[in-house]
Amino acid sequence: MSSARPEGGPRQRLFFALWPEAAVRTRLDQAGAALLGKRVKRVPAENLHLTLAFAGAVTATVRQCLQAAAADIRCPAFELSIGHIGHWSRPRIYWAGPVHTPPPLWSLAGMLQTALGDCGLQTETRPYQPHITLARKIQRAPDIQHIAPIDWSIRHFSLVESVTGPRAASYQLLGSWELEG
Ligand code: 2AM
Repeated sequence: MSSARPEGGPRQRLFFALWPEAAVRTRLDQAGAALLGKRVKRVPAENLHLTLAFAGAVTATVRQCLQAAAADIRCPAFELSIGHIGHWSRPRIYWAGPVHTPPPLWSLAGMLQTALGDCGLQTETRPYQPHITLARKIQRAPDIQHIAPIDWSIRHFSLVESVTGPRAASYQLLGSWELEG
């Protein structure tokens, strides 16, 4: 997309994500509680998700472009086994992730990066690292790297709006698209 003048008007902060259904969300939340204890402020259960591609603050035109591109994506459904625990010291994020990243997850994240570029957005240059943030502002690395795997069947992906509130971000699902099979 190119235009002589950048579009004005309100922007929405958007990203594509895998959004867990209730049973998986509960298990992720319980795993976070067991790992981090009650005194740590964790990501609220209803906010737990796995980001596929981050778009940032976009105009309505770009949002429509992203939605059209998402509708064109063909990718098989796949299974995730969330059993890995990690910590990044710079952003101080404590996360859970898949033990293995199945090929359809790489390709889905890749196709969505291509969609971002096709819609005129900057694409991510860092390698994709699938993760579910369990808590932020955590200094210490986890004592363990593995938990009993949480099985998660991936049948669709979603476009999500992040609204930054006074205390925490809240997320709104704007659309979901089915995977094949
Ligand atoms: P995080 O959980 O590792 O912070 C909504 O903000 C989602 O998009 C979060 O999952 C967040 O990842 C991710 N996100 C935020 N800013 C991002 C960026 N600049 N690049 C990639 N992902 C980002």
